[in-house]
Amino acid sequence: MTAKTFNDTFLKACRGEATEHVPVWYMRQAGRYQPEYRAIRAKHSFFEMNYIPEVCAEVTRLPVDQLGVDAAILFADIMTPLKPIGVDVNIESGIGPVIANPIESLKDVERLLELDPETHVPYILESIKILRQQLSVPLIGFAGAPFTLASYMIEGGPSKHYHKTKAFMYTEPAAWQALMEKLGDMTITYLKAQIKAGAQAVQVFDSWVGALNDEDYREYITPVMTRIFNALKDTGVPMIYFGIGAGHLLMDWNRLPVDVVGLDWRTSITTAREMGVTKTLQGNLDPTLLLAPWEKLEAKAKEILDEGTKQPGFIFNLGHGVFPDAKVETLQQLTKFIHSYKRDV
Ligand code: 1CP
Repeated sequence: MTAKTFNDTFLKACRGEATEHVPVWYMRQAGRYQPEYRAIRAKHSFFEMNYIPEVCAEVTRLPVDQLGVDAAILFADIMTPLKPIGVDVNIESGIGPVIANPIESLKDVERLLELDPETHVPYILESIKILRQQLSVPLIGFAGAPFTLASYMIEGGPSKHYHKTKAFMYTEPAAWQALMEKLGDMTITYLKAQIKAGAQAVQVFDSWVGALNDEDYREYITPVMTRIFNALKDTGVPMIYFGIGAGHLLMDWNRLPVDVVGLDWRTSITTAREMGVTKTLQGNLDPTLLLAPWEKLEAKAKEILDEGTKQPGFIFNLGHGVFPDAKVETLQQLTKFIHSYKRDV
C-alpha cells in the first residue's frame, strides 16, 4: 500500500490560512444514508459500534473513502462519555438518545462519576490511534457541550422546547451550577484525552443552546464554555464550536477563545460577517437541499462558497447533519463541486 500525501487543507483553513481548494466535511457524514453503514449497524447496537475499535475506525473511514472529504470525524456520539459516568442511555433507532434515569435533583447530579478516559472510554482512544495510522486527512475529535448534554440528561431524550431543562436551570440554580461544573470538567478531560490519542482538531456540539436567549446564555453558559476552551487552548489543536438556531448568540461566540464558529443554515455567512463575527467560519448548507434538484443545490453551494471565501480560511459543511434519506451520489457530486470551485475575481 502506498501512503497518500497528507491533506492538511482543513487544518490550514481552521487556522484562517489560504488553501488551494475549499476543504469540506459533513456533519453526520457517517450514518444511515450509507448502505455500508446500514449493513454494519444491522449487526451491532450503536454503542457496540463504538466499543469495537476496528468497527468504529471502519465507519469513520467510510465517508472519507466514499466522498473524498477533507476531514474525518470520529464515529461516536455526544452521549458516549455519559454512559460510563452513570447515565443510563441507549441510542434507539429513529429516536436518538433515550435516558432511563433522568436528572431531577442535586442528588442526581452528585452521583455522576468523574470521567477517567483510560478506564471509561479506552476504546475511543484506541480507535483514534488506529485511525491516525490509516487516514490521510485530519481526524476531528468531538464532545457535546454542557447545555446540550444536560438537555438530554434532564428531559430523558430528544426534546422540542427544552422546558424541563430550562425550568431546572431557573429553579435549581445550585444543582444547575454543579451540573455545568461536572459536565465542563468531563468535556475538558474527554477532549484532552482525544487530543493526546491523536485527534487533530475538536468540535464542540452545542446543538440545542439556541433555545436560550442571549442574557441567559451569558449568565448560565458563557462561564463554562470559556473555561472549556481556555483549558484546551494550550494543546494548540483547532477548536470549533457549533450550534443550531444560535444566530442571536454569534457575537458571544466570537468572544470565546475558539478558532472556528460553525453556522447553521439560518444565518448566512454575509449576515454573520455584518454582525461582526471575525472567526473562521464553517458551514452552512441547509441539509434539506441535499434532497432538492441538483441545480438548486449547486446554486446555493456556490453562493455559500462566494460568501465564505471572501476571507482566507473557510470550511464548507452543512448547517446540520446529513439526513438518512440523502443519497451518497449527491454528496459525492457536491464534494466534487466544492473541490473544483474557483473564486471569480
Ligand atoms: O459522522 C459523524 O458525524 C460522526 C458521528 C456522530 C456525531 C458527531 C454521531 C453519530 N452523533 C454525533 C453528534 C450528536 N449526537 C449530536 C450533535 C450534532 C447534531 O446536532 O446532530 C447530537 C445532538 C447527538 C444526539 C443524537 N444521537 C441524536 C439526535 C437526537 C435529537 O435530539 O434529535 C441521534 C439521532 C443520535 C444517534 C446517532 N448518533 C450518530 C448516528 C449516526 C446516529 C444514528 C444512530 C443509528 O444508526 O441508529
